[in-house]
Amino acid sequence: MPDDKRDLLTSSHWGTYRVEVKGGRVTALRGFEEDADPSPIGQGIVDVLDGPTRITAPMVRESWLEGGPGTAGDRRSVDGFVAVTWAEANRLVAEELTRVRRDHGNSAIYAGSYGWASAGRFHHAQSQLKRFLNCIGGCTSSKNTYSFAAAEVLVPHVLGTFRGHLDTMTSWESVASDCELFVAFGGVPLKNGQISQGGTGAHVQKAGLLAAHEAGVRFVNVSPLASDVMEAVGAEWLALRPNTDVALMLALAQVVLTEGLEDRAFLDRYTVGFDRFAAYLNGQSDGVAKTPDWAAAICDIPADTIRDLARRMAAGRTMISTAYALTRQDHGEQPFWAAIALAAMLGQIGLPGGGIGFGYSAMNNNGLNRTPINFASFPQGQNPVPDFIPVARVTDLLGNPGGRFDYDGQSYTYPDIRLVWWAGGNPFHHHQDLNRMRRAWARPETIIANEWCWNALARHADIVLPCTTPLERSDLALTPKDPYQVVMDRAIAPVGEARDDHEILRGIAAEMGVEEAFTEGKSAEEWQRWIWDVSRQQAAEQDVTLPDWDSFQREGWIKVPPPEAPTIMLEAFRADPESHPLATPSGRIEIFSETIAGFGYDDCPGHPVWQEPAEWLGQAGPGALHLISNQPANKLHSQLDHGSVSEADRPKGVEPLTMHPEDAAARGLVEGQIVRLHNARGACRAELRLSKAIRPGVIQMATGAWYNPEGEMCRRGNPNVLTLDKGTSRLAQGPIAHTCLVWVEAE
Ligand SMILES: Nc1nc2c(c(=O)[nH]1)N[C@H]1C(S)=C(S)[C@@H](COP(=O)(O)OP(=O)(O)OC[C@H]3O[C@@H](n4cnc5c(=O)[nH]c(N)nc54)[C@H](O)[C@@H]3O)O[C@H]1N2
Ligand SMILES: Nc1nc2c(c(=O)[nH]1)N[C@H]1C(S)=C(S)[C@@H](COP(=O)(O)OP(=O)(O)OC[C@H]3O[C@@H](n4cnc5c(=O)[nH]c(N)nc54)[C@H](O)[C@@H]3O)O[C@H]1N2
Ligand SMILES: [Mo]
Repeated sequence: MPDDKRDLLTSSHWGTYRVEVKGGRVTALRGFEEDADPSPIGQGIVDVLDGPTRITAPMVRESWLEGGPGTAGDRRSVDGFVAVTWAEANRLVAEELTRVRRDHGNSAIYAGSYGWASAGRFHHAQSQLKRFLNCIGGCTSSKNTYSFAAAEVLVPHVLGTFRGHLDTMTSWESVASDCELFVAFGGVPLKNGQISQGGTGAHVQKAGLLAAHEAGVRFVNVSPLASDVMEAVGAEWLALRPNTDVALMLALAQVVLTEGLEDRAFLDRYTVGFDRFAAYLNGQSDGVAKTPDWAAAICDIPADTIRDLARRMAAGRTMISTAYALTRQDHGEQPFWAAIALAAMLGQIGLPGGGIGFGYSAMNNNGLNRTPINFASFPQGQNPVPDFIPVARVTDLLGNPGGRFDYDGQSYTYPDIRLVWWAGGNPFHHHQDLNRMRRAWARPETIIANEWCWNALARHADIVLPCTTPLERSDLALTPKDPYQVVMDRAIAPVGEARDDHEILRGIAAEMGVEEAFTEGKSAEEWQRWIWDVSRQQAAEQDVTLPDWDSFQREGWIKVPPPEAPTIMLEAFRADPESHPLATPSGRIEIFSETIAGFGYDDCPGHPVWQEPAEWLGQAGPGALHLISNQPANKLHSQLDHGSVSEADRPKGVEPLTMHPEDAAARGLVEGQIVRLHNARGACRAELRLSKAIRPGVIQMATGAWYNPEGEMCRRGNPNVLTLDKGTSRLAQGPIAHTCLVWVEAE
C-alpha cells in the first residue's frame, strides 16, 4: 500500500492523475503535477466506475445456460443474462474449454483479443489471457494492429523495421532547431497526442508543435480537416480529396525529378530501385506521367500549388509526416511507401529536423525525446497453435472457416472457430462493417468476454466475466514509450464481485489443474516486484539506475532522464550505411522491393503506385459524401464513451457529425438536426454540426460511440456500421475504415 503521506496515483493511456477518494468512492482525478497539459479524458471514469453500466457479477446468457454451447447464435443481441457465482462461472468456462479442445483442437479457440485494454504492466488483459491459454495448449491468434497494419507489414520491406523507426522518430527538439518546412499528411492532430499506450506521464505534443512554430517552422496541413493542425501555428491548408495522398506525393516526386532537384548522391548511396520508380513517375513504364496536372484531377489540389510545394520541399530542410490514418484506407501501404520514396529523393533522411516521421502527434510518444528502457513484462509463454489471422480479417475468420487468404507473400487457411474469448478489446468498436460482423459473430458456439462495463462486446457475449479497472488494483505503469514510470495505486476495493483479469484466470486455471503453471506460485504483488526487479537489472545494463521497489512505492513515480541530444531517425544509417545497414535484403532503403514484386500481388506491386480506392469521391454516385471516422477527441476509442466527458459533447445522446454548410444546404439540413447516415452496409444516427473547416463533400464523425443496434441501424452513432470490411491489399490485409462513402438525410 502507498505511504500515508503520499497522494494516490494512477496512470492511463491518456495520462497520470492524482486520485481523490472519499467514503470508499473515487470522487475526482486531478492532473499529475508534472503534466503541463493534462487530458480531460481521465475524469470521465468517475461517475461510471460504480454506476448502472458496471458489470458487478459473472453473467451467463439465458439461452446458453439452458441450451448449452451453440444455442445462443443470433440470440446474442436479444436474450437476457443470468447472474451466477464465480464458482459456477469457472466451472462453465473450464468445461467448455475442455469440450472445444477435445472435439476440435486448440485452433478452434480464437483469442486474438485485439485491443487497448488499460495501462499497467502486470494487469494487461491480453498478456494475462494469452499466458493462461498457452498453459492449456494455445489458440488461434492475430497479427498486427488496427492502427497501422499496412505500415507494419510494408515498411519492414522498405526500411528494415517499422516499429523500430517509429520508436526513434526525430524528436520535436530537432524539428524546432533544424526543420524549415513541415509537410503533414493527415496533420498533427493534438487530439490524438493525448494518448500513449501503456501510460502517459506528461503531454508534450502541443508544446513541441508550438516550439517548432515559434522557431519559424512553416506547417502545411494536407488533410480534408483544417482542425488537424492547431490554428495557432497558421498552417497552410491543402484540403485534398480523402485517400488521394499518393497521387499528390507522386506528383511532388515527379516535379522534383523533372526539375533535377533530387539528391542523386543520397539515392545512389542509400537506396535501391529508384530507376524503376522514376520510370513510373515519368510515365515510361505505364504511359502516364505523374505530373501535377495528372494529380490535380485526382486529389483536387491545383497543379501550381503542387509544383510550388515540391520546389519548396526541395529548397530547404523538410520533414514529411504521415498520419497513421493514411494506412487505414484502401491500399494503405502506398502512402507510407510513396512518402518514404519522396523523402529519399529529397535526401534528408537521417539529418536533423528533416526526412520522414510516421505520424507526429498520433500518440504522445511520437517525437518525444526519451531513453527507451527495456522493461520486463509479464511472460506470456509460447503459443503452440500456428494458426493466425491478420487482425482485421476477423469477420472472414468467423464466417468463412476453411477459406483462404493471402498475407505478406504466403497463403493461409482460416481455421474453424468454435469459441471466441475477448479480454481488453472491443471488436464492436474496432471492426468495420459491424452488421456483417454481427452475422459472423452468430457462428461460434461460445463467446466469452472479460469486461468491466456493459458495452456492446459484453452484451454480445455468452459468458461475461466482470473485471476490475486500474483504480481497483495495484500495478505499475512501465513503458519504454514514456519517461515517467508510475505506481498505480489501488484506490478503492473492487466494485461488486469484479475480479482482476489475473484472478479470474487463476480461478479457471485452478479448475483446469494448471494453476501452478499459470502463476508459478507467485501472487500478483510478487509478480509486480519481479517485473520491477528484472526491469531494474535491464535498465542498469543501459546505465540507468532505477530505485528499489520500496523507494519506488514510497515516491510514487520516477522519470528516466532523456538522452542529451535530440533523437534523429536513421541517423546512424546515414552516418555510416555500411556499418549500420537496414534490415532489408539490400541493406538500403528499398524504393523498389524485389521481395514484394516477387509476391505478384496486383494490389501491391514492387514500388509505390497510385491505385483507386474501393470507394472515393473520384468515383461516387450522386449525393455521396466521404466519411472520415477519425479518433475521438474526448475519449480513447470506445473506452469511457459512457462517461461524463464523452456524454457532455453529445447533449442529444447521438454522436456529432461535422459537415460543410454547402453540403448541408444542398440537402436542406440545419445545425443541430438529427440526421441519418446510410449506405448499402448499414445506417446510423448523428447530430449535425456545420463547419467551413472541412472540405466540401467530406463529413467527419469520430469513431467510439457504443454500438446500439436497431436492426441494421445504430441509434447512438457508431460509424463502423457504415465502413468497409476489406483488406488494404493482399500484402498486409489491414483495415480500411477511412475509405467509406455514405449518404446523409434528415431522420
Ligand atoms: N471507424 C474506425 N474504426 C476504428 C478506428 C478508426 O479510426 N475509425 N481506429 C482503429 C484503431 S487505430 C484501433 S487501435 C482500434 C481500437 O479498438 P479497441 O482497442 O478494441 O478499442 P477500445 O475501446 O480501447 O477497447 C478496449 C476494451 O478493453 C476494455 N478494458 C479496459 N481495461 C480493461 C481491463 O483491465 N481488463 C479487461 N478485460 N478489459 C479492459 C474496455 O472496456 C474496452 O471495451 O479501433 C479501430 N477502429
Ligand atoms: N483522443 C484520442 N487519441 C488517440 C486515439 C483515440 O481514440 N482518442 N487513438 C489512438 C490510436 S489507437 C491511434 S492508432 C492513433 C491514430 O492516429 P491517426 O490514425 O493519425 O488518427 P485519425 O484521427 O484517424 O486520423 C488523423 C487525421 O487524418 C485525417 N485523414 C483521414 N483520412 C485522410 C486521408 O485520406 N488523407 C489525409 N491527408 N488525411 C486524412 C483525418 O482528418 C484525421 O483527423 O491515435 C491515437 N490517439
Ligand atoms: Mo490504433
